[in-house]
Amino acid sequence: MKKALITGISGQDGSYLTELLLSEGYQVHGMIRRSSTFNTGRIDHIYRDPHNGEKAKMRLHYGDLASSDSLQNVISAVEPDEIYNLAAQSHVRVSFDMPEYTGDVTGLGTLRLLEAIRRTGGNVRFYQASTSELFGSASPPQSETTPFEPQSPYAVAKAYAHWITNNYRDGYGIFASSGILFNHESPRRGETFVTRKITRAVAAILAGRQKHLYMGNLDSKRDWGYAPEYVEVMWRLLQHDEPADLVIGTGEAHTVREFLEEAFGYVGLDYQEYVRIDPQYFRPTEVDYLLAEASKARDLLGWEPKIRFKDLVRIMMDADLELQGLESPGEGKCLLAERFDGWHRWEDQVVSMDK
Ligand code: NAP
Ligand code: F7E
Repeated sequence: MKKALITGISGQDGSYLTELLLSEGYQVHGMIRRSSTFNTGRIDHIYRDPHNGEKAKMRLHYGDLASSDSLQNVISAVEPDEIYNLAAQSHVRVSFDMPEYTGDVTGLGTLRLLEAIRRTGGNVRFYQASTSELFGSASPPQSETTPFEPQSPYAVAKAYAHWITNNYRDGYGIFASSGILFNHESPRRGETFVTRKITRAVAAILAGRQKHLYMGNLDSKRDWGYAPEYVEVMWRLLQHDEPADLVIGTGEAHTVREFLEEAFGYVGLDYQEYVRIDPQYFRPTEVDYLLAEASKARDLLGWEPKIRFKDLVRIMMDADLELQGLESPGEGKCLLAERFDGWHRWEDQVVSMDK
């Protein structure tokens, strides 16, 4: 049985990747931070098989990308076959408020992990969560050959992480691959990223619990995809014969304004009546236009995204409406989304972990 270690298991991508790896028969180990309140809301449903109550093949370990010894300890204890480095201070706006911390965790944290792998000397495959933010102000569309022009402390930290991953691959022969992922969203998306902020607000407005939605720059364009499809690429990238760096996106970009129109329009509302602009949500430097040219992923892994913009908005809207106790105005559950519910099939093949 293969063992995977996921840093950032409690995040959006970590939770979907855990479900996928369990469905593929892996034993999954995740690193979580100690916090004063529970921070495992996205993975709590995975602890036990709902059918027989048995423990899932998932185990959590305390650790932090800021602490080398914790990384060394977790890797020595788990002896993973694959490591997915998804942990990061991942919010671009927050990185301007906490540039040093972001550099330490998102940038140097990756170095600490690679050093722990090098010292442990195991034959492990390593995935680094790189990002379209690396391209920053580079003209769209962006591919693996587009030069990096990072525009935030977050993006600069990720640039360091990306290059140090390449350096450890070249210098020490570590099987290390980076997925350069464009924005990907889901009902599990953090509440302060723009898509989720919008879908939550629309549902709350409809439920009469919120009056206005305060936003920043509505003109930036993003290539938004569906997170469950993107974690599948992470896994497939590590199953490939050779390590590689790969751009992942849909090849379709929309403005934040278009997302607002689509989300409010879905429930029959006009966004202009509810949205207010608040300067606090603008960034000192903005990334105007991200659009993926992901043909290498198609050629190398046969990967094609299936969920497109309107379906994505619908999936997220339906989930947030349900959280508010409201009915979806659509025609039932999006058929494409049902495909990913299949991942819960791991629940049918759960085996108790013996440690
Ligand atoms: P997310 O929801 O913000 O999750 C981040 C994870 O990192 C959480 O589990 C968080 O733990 C953990 N973390 C934060 N600081 C840490 C630290 N010092 N030590 C250990 N763990 C720490 O992010 P995501 O959307 O799932 O994204 C996953 C990765 O892909 C991130 O590296 C992100 O930068 C990158 N990425 C994301 C996108 C996207 O559109 N989602 C696109 C490209 C790249 P807590 O739960 O305790 O906070
Ligand atoms: O902003 C604009 C904002 O915070 C998208 C992270 O996962 O994807 C994400 O970074 C756009 C920006 O994501 C608000 O100015 C307007 O232009 O949802 P976001 P991001 O900055 O693109 C990349 C690929 C990552 O790697 C990151 O980890 O929306 N915007 N008004 C706003 N954004 C936010 N958050 N809140 C607003 O009120």
